[in-house]
Amino acid sequence: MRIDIVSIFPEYLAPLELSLVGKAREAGIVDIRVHDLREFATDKHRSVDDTPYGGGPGMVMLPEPWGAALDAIRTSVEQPPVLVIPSPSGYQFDQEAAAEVSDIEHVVIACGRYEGIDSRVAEHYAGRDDWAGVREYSIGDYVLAGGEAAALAMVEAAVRLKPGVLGNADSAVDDSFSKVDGAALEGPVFTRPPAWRNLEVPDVLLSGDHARIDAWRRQQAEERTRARRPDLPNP
Ligand code: 6GU
Repeated sequence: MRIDIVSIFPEYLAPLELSLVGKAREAGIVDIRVHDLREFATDKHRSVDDTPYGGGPGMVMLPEPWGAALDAIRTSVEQPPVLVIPSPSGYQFDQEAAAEVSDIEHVVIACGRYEGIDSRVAEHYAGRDDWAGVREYSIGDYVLAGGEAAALAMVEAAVRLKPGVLGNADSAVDDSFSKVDGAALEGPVFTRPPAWRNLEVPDVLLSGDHARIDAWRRQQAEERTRARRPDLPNP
């Protein structure tokens, strides 16, 4: 899988060299390339934004640098990529979206700043048959200063689902939000020592009775889901 990320703050994406995603890159499972949008600015001031038509606060990112950057990436590959645009106005980026993105051969992520990217950029690339579609995604109901932190979250959520990335092949299956497990949150987890600061590990987990342990975990997960996320399915 290949992921190109375009940003005016390429250093923001440095954490993608670390941990699980960094290891997936070293293993050749994912090829991630970060690009500086400003290199595609056309005027002498390297401008990437301007005031919004119709008035209002903030600045909007210019379509020209985005067109130049995205066309350059497209020219460097044979097959049509999918364009992902992080946006607080996007479709919900949930576990299902993460699984869909993890199955795409080439994803280009366009990280906007300010009040977002001129809407004609999404419209243009959605209407081209040398691109495989445009998806605008939001990672949650709050507003970030730009798409970079959202891109980090989306890349990590997608890459960890690729075969060979997780140490334990089963670890993605019983995650919170995985459809396989009915979408309930995971319950509490414990390790050694059996007592810590006067707090004991629940006896059932030390019992060795796997039927009882499974039943207890299911009940804890359902209780937690009811309390914290009544909006989620909870079988
Ligand atoms: Cl994807 N971008 C920005 N700027 N803010 C957000 C977001 C994305 N998702 C939630 N808030």
